Amino acid sequence: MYKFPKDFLWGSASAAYQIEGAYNVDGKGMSNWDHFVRIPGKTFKGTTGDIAVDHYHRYKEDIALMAEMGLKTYRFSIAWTRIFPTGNGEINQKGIEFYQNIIDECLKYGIEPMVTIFHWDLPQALVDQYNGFESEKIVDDFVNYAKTLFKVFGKSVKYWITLNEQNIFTSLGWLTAQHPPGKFDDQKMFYQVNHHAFLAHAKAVLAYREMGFDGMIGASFAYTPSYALDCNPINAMSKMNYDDLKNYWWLDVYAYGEYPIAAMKYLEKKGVAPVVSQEDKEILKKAAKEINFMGVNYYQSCVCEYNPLDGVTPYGTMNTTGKKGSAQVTGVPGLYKNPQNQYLKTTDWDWTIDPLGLTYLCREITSRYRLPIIISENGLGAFDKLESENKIHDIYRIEYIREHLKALSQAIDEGCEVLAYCTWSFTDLLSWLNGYQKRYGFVYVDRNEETGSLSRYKKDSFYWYKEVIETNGEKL
Ligand code: GCO
Repeated sequence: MYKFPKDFLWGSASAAYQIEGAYNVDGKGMSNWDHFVRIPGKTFKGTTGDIAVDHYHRYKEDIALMAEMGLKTYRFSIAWTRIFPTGNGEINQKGIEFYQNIIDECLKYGIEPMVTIFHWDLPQALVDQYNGFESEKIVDDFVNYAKTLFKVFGKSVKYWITLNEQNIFTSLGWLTAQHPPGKFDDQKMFYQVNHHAFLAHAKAVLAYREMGFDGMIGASFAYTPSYALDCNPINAMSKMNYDDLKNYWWLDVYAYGEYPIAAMKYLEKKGVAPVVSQEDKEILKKAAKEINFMGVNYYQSCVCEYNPLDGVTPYGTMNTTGKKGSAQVTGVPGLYKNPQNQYLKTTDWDWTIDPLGLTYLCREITSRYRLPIIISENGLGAFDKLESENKIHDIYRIEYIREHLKALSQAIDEGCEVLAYCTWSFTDLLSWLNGYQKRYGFVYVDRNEETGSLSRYKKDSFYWYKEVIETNGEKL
């Protein structure tokens, strides 16, 4: 028997650009992603989110399916460009209407809306004007946008996520060139961009409180917990280096309002540390006291091993094809490298499958930060097959989620306060770097180019998760 709290929020998640489509409808402005996908060679087979899974027009059908499943919460993001087509200025009422409809539709079925304010689709106008997050100007525009959402939706939405995976959109945007703005190894800018993002998050959190709201607010971080390769102290040090630079750099700022000391020293020596004013420090600290949870997107863990100065570099090949074994070992020379974990299996995209890693990270957050946890994403990207009678037998996904839920219930049993668990994702959707072939949903979306039907079909995992929710996780 597995135990979950009585009012546990069983959920599922999505992001605007990955599901909505309707990229130029009802006054929506162009986002950095609308631009990026049009640059030849940037995305897998040139896929775009122009249509995505057309949630914009099918949201009623999708939310009815969520209700049928019994979801307690639905995490979705708002496209900034629907609210402010050019990032600021006049509000686009059609955009407000669309999200009001989504929220109302959720509430009608008793589904708690959980809103992500920024899930990577930035108004292109702000990129054209001042390079988006590269300029501190982003902070005011982001806060203005966030305050507008609080003002309009603040009464009906109780759960807010400021930024989704700040570590990922900045790494892929300024280090590996895989996301917009497509810059490679611009470390100085990477840390400055992150600092601006932290300030945007922090000031939005403070604004939420100043406006008198007492709901739940925090950020969602893509957390890859780490293990030392073995008890060789040099590998244990590598793990510490990794955590400081790749995990605590974000988690500590959200939770404490302070950057990790050793990592800051290291970046200062390299001449790439961000410029942080005294006022910034105070804002970050003040906001850290106001967050209500740590949002975690969990997909995999990693191993840390000593990496000599002439060792592997951070920018090896990533597997974006689904051909197992095509990813390379990467790391930071002198600090750490991340070899495969020999005890664990991987997905087709070489992501390590590690349910116990979820228990591990919950324990770590609990003891390091004493914060409640929202698992804002967890799930399996796979090649699903539509069988006869429109059935999809995704037993591998059931297995994956089941094992992770067992691990989560262990964390709860060991004293962690976990408020919600959202699978990634509810329907199939656009995987930013892998097109539509990497599927995550409980609901299959037929994107057959000839029929173009976009029909929805429930996978086996749909029925399974429905039962999990019905029994509040007792039956996994
Ligand atoms: C993918 C990724 C994404 C992310 C999500 C991050 O394959 O593109 O898994 O879907 O998980 O957008 O928040």
